[in-house]
Amino acid sequence: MWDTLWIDVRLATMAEHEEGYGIVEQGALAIADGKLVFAGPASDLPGQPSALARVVWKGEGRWITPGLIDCHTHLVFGGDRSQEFEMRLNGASYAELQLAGGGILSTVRATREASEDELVDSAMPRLDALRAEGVTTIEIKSGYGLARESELKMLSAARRLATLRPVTIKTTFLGAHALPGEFKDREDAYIERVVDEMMPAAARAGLADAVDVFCETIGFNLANTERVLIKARELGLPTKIHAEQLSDMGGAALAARYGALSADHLEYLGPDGVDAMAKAGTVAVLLPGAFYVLRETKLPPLDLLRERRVPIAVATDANPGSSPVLSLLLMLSMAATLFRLTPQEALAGVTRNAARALGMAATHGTLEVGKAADLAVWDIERPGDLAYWVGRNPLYRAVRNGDIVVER
Ligand code: DI6
Ligand code: FE
Repeated sequence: MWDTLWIDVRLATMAEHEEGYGIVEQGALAIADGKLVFAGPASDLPGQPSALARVVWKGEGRWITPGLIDCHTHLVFGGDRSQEFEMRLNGASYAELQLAGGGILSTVRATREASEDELVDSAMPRLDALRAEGVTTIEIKSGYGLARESELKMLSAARRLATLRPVTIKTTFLGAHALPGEFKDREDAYIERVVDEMMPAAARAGLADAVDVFCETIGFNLANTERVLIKARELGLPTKIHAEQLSDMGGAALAARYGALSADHLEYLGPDGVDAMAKAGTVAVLLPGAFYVLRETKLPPLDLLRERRVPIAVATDANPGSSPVLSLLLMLSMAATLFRLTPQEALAGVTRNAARALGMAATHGTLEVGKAADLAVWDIERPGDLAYWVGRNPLYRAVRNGDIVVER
């Protein structure tokens, strides 16, 4: 007997080998022990529904997609930056604020001051906002501590969130996010601290599932980015990179050569970077929220990414500075409208390809037998509707590891 069987549903499996959304119109989906044991046409079911599962749900024609995955967030942080938001709207640039000791560094001050409990408490409503739209897996980065204790505190807060809410959380150590004040003009010395002390400590404590680095004029140069990538490899941690957000420094190509899971932002990515990513299978994570909030005008090289078949993911980049965004559905809309992804590419970007960007492709991101029973059930007419209305949440139920975790 299966635990749960959904009938009278339409599936968008998002499976790689299927065409487009992987649509099954008269579908059925079954769950046992938290995993998918059936996902296909109801006519292929091996018997009468009531004989197959303890609980049978009638979906009344609703659509089921994989649970959504937000593969790039900075959800844990202290304080907020609403004042800087206003300053930027009054003319100051993001880079100027950062160079004047604001920007990321003002969040660093507030994060260092916050207790781990405070970080957990302030992140919780943000996490719940994402979950309410069907997000069942989320990545959370450190990078506002920029010292050993405070970076570990952030990662530990992120891990705790996963014990307090039914959600899968992947943590990423981003010690190389910005140069803290005490290392001003001493970038090399800070990176030494990151690779010799902070990253090994995070790895030893089992608090980091991956390592990220901000390669940028206002972040870290290419040589130091490489030191971070080398150390991560030594420690056996997968890597990601913030690259080509404000300029083309060659960070994405470098990270791809190190086998990075993903390179993120990428507005300024050039053909060499695309080639290197294609060769390595590195996922391009597009972040339309930061593009929108910073009023960027340069689009990521979408045609080239498509042509070279680089897998494309989409995420919120939820953070208090460049992307105060807590709606992954809004990112679907913006990915389509601003970045010109098709709605189908956008949905693949928050399911199959987002799983890949987190190294979870074998277990998450599609509706396929054997994978985790993470799903979102929607009141929509067709899957493309998820990128259509802005400000309407059509989620009906979210299921994680077979359990209903959101009911609306
Ligand atoms: N790029 C981003 O979009 C975030 N970090 C980064 O390197 C912004 C972080 C912030 O402004 O607080
Ligand atoms: Fe980011």
